[in-house]
Amino acid sequence: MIFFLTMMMMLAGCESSKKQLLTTSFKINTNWQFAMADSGEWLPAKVPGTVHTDLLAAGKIEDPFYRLNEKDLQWIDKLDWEYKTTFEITDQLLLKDRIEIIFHGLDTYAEVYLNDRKIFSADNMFRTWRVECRDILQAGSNELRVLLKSPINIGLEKLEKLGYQLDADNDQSENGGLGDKRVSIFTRKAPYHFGWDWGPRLVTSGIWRNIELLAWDDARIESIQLVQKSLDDSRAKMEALVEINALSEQVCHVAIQCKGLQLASEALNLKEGLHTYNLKFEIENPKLWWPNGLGEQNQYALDFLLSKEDHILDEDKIMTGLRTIKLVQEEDADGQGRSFYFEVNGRPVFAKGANYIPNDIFLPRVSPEDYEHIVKSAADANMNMLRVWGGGIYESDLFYDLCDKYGIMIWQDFMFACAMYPGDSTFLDNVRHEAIDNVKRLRNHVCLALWCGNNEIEAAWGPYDENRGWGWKQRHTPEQRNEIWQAYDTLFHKILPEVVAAYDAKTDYWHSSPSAGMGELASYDTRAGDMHYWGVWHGQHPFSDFKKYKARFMSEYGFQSFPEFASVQKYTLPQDWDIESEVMAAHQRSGIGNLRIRQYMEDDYQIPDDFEQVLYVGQLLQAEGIKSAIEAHRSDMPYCMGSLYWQINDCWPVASWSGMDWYGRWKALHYFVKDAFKNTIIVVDKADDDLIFRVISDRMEAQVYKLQIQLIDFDGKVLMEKDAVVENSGNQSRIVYQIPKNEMLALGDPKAMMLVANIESEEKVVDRAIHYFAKAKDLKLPNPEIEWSINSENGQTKIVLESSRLAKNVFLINGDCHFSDNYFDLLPGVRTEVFVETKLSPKMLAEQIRIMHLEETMK
Ligand code: BMA
Repeated sequence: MIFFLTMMMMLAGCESSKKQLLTTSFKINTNWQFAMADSGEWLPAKVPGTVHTDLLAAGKIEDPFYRLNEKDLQWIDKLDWEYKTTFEITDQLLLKDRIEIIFHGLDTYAEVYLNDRKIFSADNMFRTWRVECRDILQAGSNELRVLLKSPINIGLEKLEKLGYQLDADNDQSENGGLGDKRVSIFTRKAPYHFGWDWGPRLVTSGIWRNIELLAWDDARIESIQLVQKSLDDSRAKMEALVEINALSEQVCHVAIQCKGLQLASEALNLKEGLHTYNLKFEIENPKLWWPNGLGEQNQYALDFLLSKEDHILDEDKIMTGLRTIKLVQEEDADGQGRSFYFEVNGRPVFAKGANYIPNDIFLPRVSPEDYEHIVKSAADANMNMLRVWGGGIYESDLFYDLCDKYGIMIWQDFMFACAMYPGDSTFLDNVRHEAIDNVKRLRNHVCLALWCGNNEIEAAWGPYDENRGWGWKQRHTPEQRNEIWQAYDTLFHKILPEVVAAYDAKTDYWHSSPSAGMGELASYDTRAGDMHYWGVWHGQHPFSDFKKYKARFMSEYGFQSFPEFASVQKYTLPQDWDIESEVMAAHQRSGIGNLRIRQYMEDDYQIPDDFEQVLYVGQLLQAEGIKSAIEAHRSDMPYCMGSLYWQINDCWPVASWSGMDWYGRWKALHYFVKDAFKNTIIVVDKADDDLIFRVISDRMEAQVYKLQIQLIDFDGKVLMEKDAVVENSGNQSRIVYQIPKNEMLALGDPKAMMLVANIESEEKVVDRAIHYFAKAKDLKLPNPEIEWSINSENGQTKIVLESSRLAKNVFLINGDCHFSDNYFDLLPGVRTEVFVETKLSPKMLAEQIRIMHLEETMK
């Protein structure tokens, strides 16, 4: 067997090294210039890029994120812009059978000219545009010119033609100087560019993804779809559906290799044109891919080679993994509801994660490091799923590569959110192409768990009950209502599911988030489908209501906070350092935002006078609230099988629901989430007269834990101790212990004591929960004297902290460091180590670091 494998490897190795690859490609991303259309004033430009960032680089505008600058930049989207470059072509290249130019992303209405001949028009930011242009190219210098027309002006024309306004509540048309004319829905462009309740209105234009020139002979691989036919411990049976474009009937050869090992090798009689060829192959002793926390993220790098005689015509590389992911919706035994959970490799998995928005309003400047930071931060916080929300973009390939690598399953919305869309045939056809492009691009990613039609449109329209929805249908005449619903029905119940079924049948499709299923109600008391619960925040419900509103899968809920002071300083001046200042208000896009934060803060905390402390307490408020929600959802397992809070990231510096700010800094929330999403947690909860202790575990196996409970006062005096041996059978939420509250309340001052519960396994603390008996604002917190030192061991910097009295919510402050833990309660007498990622020496860090804790902020 070993001999056979070696031979195969050698064979495979020879094949690719000996032959020459005939397909050539290069990027046309350099030497670009841009100008306001017809101005003739050309300036250097970046491709991929946007008009706004090019204007910024040329010194023509101020930083759009600084103070109130956004307001002064609304003229940019009302104009047309031109881009041009020249590039060289050799005589030799012109000998190729085909030469195509591929635009991987044009934002958005574009007319493209090559050597003064128009080669195509584009009208969808999410599509890939590809044109054959050999006959127009010439040896030597060639000019490419792109005219980008104002999406606002074209939107206004389309609005006039339609004759009535389609609903689009998040479109900040007023900020754009358009009054109530909301034009975002007409253009297939990232909806959030037109403003959102956490985003600025900066409607970009630009060549936002790579331009590639591709030259080839005879035949090429257009796309590959991997299908996992069966999978057991000994082998995975696979099929590759290889779409090949052949210029004539011919005999070619296709091989599939993995790490030099030949998995398939077949001669094919290619027919002329675009056809799909089916190749079977097997992977022996398959190693499965698992979501983060449940196992390894094994992947296979497959190499597809299309060859003819002595040449390799084309080569395609795919990174993929072996697994099954299914969305399971089964009737409950009592017939009262339906499950909604993801089953991975046959095992029900509780989805832990967040909603994800684009990382910047100016997309091309999101760097590979930024992408790695966000996805790694999700994994570090023990998440296993992100929902790519429908008001943004179908993300870059790199983003999904990273999700594959870090074990983050992707719930992928199609890009439609909180609005009703046109239903004319041009629009629908455009969307069909967009969907095909993106489904084909993303379908082989092992992280892809679900395609979802849209964000909140079904809930907003309320199609199945006259009294449901956000009042949109009532704004229209019966004819308009009918027309709008027809468009919805065609888009989300026909076109998109058809595309998914045709191009990625292995992945489930869910038509809208939230929904209880078609024909039923999308409502807050859902017993089926997924749910967005906004009672807390929008509905002003108390945080404790996170326990009341039960869902099968909670795909949105959230609470806002401000970025930390180090971040706020970057976009403000000292005179802005007041929550109500004009600048802080402009960086808060939810109308009720600051008021809501204040209302909830008053309930739980003493509101500090100091601005920096308000930001800090605001972050604690958010973190505690969302942590309580996660604990409630996980406690409800297996009834509830998912908890994705709104939102992990930001697209500019702003007060928002995010757990990380635009600068990439973790808010208190992200640290709290890291704890709350651990595989095994202990949750202390109030229930009538008792405190109940629950062990929740996502582990596969049963596990016995030692539970240790201590009631201690803030000076560290132990008032009560209990321990017990408890068990969790794996993938389970289970009450393991309870204590009458009165028993504890009799032992000390409820405002000056806390209960600490640890679960241990194999002598290691698996999790620790701290329960207080009064609201933070009422606690009699002592003034702690925190002793701390910084040292470095094996290149690893750490801070060691200790205090004889409780120091609540210790915040280590240094904007340029990342801490392994922060905002934590330093328990009396418990030595605590925090690791620091920093470029600073221990000495410099010691000089620069500041420490804040809750007691300091109280009167
Ligand atoms: C949800 C999201 C977003 C919005 C958020 C906060 O509805 O889908 O549209 O930003 O709530 O309001």
